[in-house]
Amino acid sequence: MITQEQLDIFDEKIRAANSIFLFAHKNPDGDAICSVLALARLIELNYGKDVTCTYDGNIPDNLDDVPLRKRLRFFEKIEDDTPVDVAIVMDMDHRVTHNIGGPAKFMERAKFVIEIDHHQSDEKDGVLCIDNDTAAATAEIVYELMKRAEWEWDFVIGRLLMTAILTDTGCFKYEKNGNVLRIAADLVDTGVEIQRIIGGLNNKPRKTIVTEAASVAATEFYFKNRVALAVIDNGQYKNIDGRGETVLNLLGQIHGLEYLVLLKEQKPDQIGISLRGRGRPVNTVAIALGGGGHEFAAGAVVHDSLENVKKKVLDLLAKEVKKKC
Ligand SMILES: [Mn+2]
Repeated sequence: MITQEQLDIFDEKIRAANSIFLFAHKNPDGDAICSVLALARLIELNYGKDVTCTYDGNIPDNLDDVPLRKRLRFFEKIEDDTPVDVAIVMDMDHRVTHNIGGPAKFMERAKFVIEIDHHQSDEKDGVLCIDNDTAAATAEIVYELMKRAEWEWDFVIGRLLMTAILTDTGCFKYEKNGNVLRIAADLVDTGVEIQRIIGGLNNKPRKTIVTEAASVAATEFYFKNRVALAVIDNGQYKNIDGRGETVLNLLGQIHGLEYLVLLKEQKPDQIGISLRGRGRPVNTVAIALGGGGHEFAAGAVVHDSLENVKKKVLDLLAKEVKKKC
């Protein structure tokens, strides 16, 4: 729940600012990007202020067509001495991504930092933190902010919020409570079309799907087929959009399977791990690997060789499969 005090501070700081920067974690996903763009437009509509939206890393190709996508500027394209009155950092996901990347310099220079996030974390970037770890997406907090502040909003903002929600809930599979569904219902009532947005997101390059399908075909199964482990090696990593969601979606359809693991060799000795549980929690495994996430969808990044990480994950899962649920 956003307090009146938080609203007042937000309002005062934005009103007084001449230069506002918005960004999310490095290699931003749909929730990160669309929450940034939605809040940018809300500030422009309601305060008449121009804001700068920036990022570091890569943006998944399937987000090429989201509204206002061209507003996002790679951090190196922004002049180094640009003053920053307020920096708003969103969807930080500290435990998994660990870094902001290039835009960190804007945060360090900012006179005031606002954080808006739905990840559980003890690390804080903001002086004003509008956080809610029961929200399924950062967009859910942006929606609450705009409603509580009684801001004017439009169809473009509705589409951005829905895109963010669909991304982080895996199309309504990973909600934490009913709130995100009530928000979605409100957005649909104002004309936002879920099917059209999903159609837009199902828009990957051929090489991505071919790479993901090959990873599925080479999947290894362990513990009497209760665990599936798929790998995307460093040579193939550039072909996917960073998530490899199709691999997890396909493997998740196998009868009797309880745990899904996708290891992505982002660099030699840097392995991104995606974990999914089918009725079995995986966040404890992610935390043991230095990451975190949600009960049935979690992840980590481990700096070690692919072989060592694979062994670590299987050792942890060996204990999990023995547990009674
Ligand atoms: Mn998110």
